[in-house]
Amino acid sequence: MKTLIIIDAQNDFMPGGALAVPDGDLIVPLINKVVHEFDLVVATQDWHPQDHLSFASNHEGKKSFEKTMLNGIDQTLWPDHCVQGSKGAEFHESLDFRSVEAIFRKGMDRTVDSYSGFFDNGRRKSTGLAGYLREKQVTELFLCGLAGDFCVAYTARDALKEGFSVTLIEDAIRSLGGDSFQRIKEELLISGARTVHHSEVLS
Ligand code: VGL
Ligand code: ZN
Repeated sequence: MKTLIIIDAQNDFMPGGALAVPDGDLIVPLINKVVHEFDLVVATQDWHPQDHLSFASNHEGKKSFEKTMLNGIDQTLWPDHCVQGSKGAEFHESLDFRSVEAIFRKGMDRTVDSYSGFFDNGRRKSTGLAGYLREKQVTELFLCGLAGDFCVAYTARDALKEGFSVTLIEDAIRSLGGDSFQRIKEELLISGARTVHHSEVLS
C-alpha cells in the first residue's frame, strides 16, 4: 500500500496567508500530478481554536516568532493561523482533493502545539493516524506539504519511529526557514528516510 500524506496544504501557509511559507503554493500542482500514483491518500489539517496558546496574540507582551515554553516544551509563538472554520484553515482551492480518503486534524488542544500528524508535541495524545494506517496495512509512506521544517519534519520523525518506510517528495515540500530543511533532511536520511523528486513518483 503506497500512501501519500499531504501535510497542512492550507491557505494560511500559502503566500498571502497568516503564516506564509515562501513559494508554498508551488507544491500544489506537483501534488496534483502525483496524487493518482497512490493506493491511499490522506491529509493533515492544522486546526486551532482562536485561544490557542501557540499564538503570540494569546500571551500578553509577546511577539510572533518569539520563543517561549509551553507546558515544559519549547514553543515558537506564531501569528494566529489555521483558526477552526476560517478561510485560512481551508485547503488551497486548486488542490485536487478528490482522492483524499481521510483528514487528520491536529492542534485543537489549546495547551499544546501539534506539528506532527501522529502526536501532539508533548506526545500526550495520538491523532489515530498510525492506527488508521496499520489497519489499512500501509507500510510505505510518501510525504509532501508544508512546512518542511515544522509539520513535515515532525511527521517524518514520528512515521519513522512508528516503523513506516518514509519517502520525502522533496520538491513538493517548502519550509518556513529557508535552508533549515537541509539540516533536517540530512537528519532524516540518517534515520532511514529517502528523498525523491516528484517526477520519480510518476509511473
Ligand atoms: C505549522 C507552525 C505552526 C506547520 C503549523 O504546518 O508546519 N507550523 N503550525
Ligand atoms: Zn499551527
